[in-house]
Amino acid sequence: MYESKTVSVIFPAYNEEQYIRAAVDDFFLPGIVDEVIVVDNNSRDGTVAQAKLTRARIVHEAAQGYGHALRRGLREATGDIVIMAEPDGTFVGRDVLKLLAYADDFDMVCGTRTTRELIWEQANMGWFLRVGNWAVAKLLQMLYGAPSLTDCGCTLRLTHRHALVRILDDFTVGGSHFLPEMVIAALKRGLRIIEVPVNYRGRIGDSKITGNFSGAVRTGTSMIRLILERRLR
Ligand SMILES: Nc1nc2c(ncn2[C@@H]2O[C@H](COP(=O)(O)OP(=O)(O)O)[C@@H](O)[C@H]2O)c(=O)[nH]1
Ligand SMILES: [Mg+2]
Repeated sequence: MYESKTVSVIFPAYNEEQYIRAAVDDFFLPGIVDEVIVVDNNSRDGTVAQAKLTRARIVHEAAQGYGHALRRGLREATGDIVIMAEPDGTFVGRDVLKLLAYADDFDMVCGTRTTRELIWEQANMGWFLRVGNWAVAKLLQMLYGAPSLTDCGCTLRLTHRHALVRILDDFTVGGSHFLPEMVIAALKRGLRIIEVPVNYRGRIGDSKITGNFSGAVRTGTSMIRLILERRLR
């Protein structure tokens, strides 16, 4: 509970057997987090078996994709405050407190992985990803008159349930470019958004989206197309 509001954490999980258990433990902050949901997205490894050893609730999402998994988690979560994260070791459980610190004043609090001191040496955040995430975020900011945005690809994000119910039905993206769609939906509904700096560490297990150059370019291109198309509509 945070200020008498219940808090849910959701993890989209596709073949994350190596870290899922530790991630659930790390994010189940005593006295703060009430529920952790693992959305298994057709994992073929031991993700589900490992998740069963934790206190997390496990739901299975058959439609493959980062967006599908997150959208399912957002619908399943019961908390007044819903936090999205990744179970791959890149995010730090206690950073939930940084998001919560702004939850009184904003409907959505997005992590940004742009503060040099918080990007760990092993993190997959070379110049290309750094500049790319920033540039796409700025495009979104300019075209939609948004508040300052600096990172379009940070999964760590808090949304109030009352805000979430207003945008859930607007979501259409099932792939890895879901995050900007969520921000656009929130802006169109007049929700208040802020970014706060969070830690970004090295990944445990294989990256399936931005781990290689072509994956990063593909995701970035899909994000840009989505941002332009929605603006022209
Ligand atoms: N790429 C991908 N990720 C998925 C899928 N379903 C769930 N996920 C989860 O989405 C998160 C992001 O993927 P990840 O491989 O970490 O990409 P990266 O953060 O760009 O390195 C991870 O927690 C995955 O387990 C899927 O179908 N595809
Ligand atoms: Mg990741």
